[in-house]
Amino acid sequence: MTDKDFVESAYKLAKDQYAQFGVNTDEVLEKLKDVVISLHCWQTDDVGGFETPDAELGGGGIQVTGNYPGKAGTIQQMRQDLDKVMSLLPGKQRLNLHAIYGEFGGKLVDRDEIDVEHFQGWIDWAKEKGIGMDFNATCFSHPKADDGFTLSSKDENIRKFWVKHSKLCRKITAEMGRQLGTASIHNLWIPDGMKDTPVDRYTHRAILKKSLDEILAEKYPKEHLKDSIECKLFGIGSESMVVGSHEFYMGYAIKNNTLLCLDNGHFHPTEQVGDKISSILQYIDEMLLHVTRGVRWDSDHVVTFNDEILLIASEVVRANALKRVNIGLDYFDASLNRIGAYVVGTRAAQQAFLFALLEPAKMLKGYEEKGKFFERLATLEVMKTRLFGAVWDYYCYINNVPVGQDFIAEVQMYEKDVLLKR
Ligand code: RNT
Ligand code: ZN
Repeated sequence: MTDKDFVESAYKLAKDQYAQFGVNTDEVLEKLKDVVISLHCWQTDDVGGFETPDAELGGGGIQVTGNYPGKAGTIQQMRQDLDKVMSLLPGKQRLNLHAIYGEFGGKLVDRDEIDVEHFQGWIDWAKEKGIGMDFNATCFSHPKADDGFTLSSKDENIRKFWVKHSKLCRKITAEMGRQLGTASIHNLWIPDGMKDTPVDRYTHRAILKKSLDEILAEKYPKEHLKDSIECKLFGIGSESMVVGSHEFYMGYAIKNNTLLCLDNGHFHPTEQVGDKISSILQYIDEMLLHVTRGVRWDSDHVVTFNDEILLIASEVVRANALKRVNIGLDYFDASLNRIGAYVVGTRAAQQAFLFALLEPAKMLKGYEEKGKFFERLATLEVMKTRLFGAVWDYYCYINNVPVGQDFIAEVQMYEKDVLLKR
């Protein structure tokens, strides 16, 4: 167990060390409180959902690998897992729900029939915890998505079905935002695309544009609902074309004043989402991030505290855009303890924002403006070895959550007492 005195004295040293760079760690920790991460419910059960008892992720170019025991099989288990996860995380979170996670009471409620009533239990749950919620249409894992097209389908029946689903999802999201008193984001991602070279990209994109116009036609108060759209480069089975590409959605978002979601697994591996933020924010009021870790492809590995996440967080902070950038997670790894994966990934994202907030911004900008590039580089390097861990530990400590490695034992205990008994 981590010793209280140790945490406090290490923090004191860290505080003095950062002060040498003009950074006040107490103020930074105050700011970090406002960095709210939206927890992606689908990490609890590998994107299965509760439409049918044995639902599994199907279609849509996303994949979960692994069969680690203990996955949530009911909404009660999911809530129990989320409670555990939140008890191990400092700061506040939100819950990001997919439409397949409704309370359908054992009946098959098709996607064009869902309504607020199926999510009222979740809204009440969030109300009780005092947290916000976000929501997503589920346009995959469904027979009507099997041929690879949903909102951009040339089959009018299929297209209409998904338009209806998406409209209902916006209605549900707006109601969540209304009841919870904090705007809920509805994020739309569709799998549409082709494995081999298409010859009619134009029409599919024109159809998608038309579908989005229909879906967004109904206006809701901004304090209840924020609309977001998510692009992708390629998926399994959609290697040659994804209809909803970056250019497509960026254009749509600018023209129609929606949020744009950037998932850092959805670009060429050498592209940096961190670099895109300052461009997008010139034209778009608000963004959503899907923080993930792609390994060679959009593999959705558990987020770690790596350079990619650091650049993303730093660019948000440097652009003074914490209020304009909403942070969600998007990974699902079924090969290790899912609760542990949740905690590691969320903590890594939080750490990235802490690291970014601890940057001596004034000093670095001064160097840059004077052309002192050695000094800029050297300072950035020195910051990597400051007593960052002591500040992070202290943040956990004042939030009454496990410090340092202590969450590992908690996860192990939960596995033994709860997960392995499922
Ligand atoms: C898929 C997208 C999308 C999904 C979730 C489950 O590539 O990233 O956001 O992962 O909606
Ligand atoms: Zn995503």
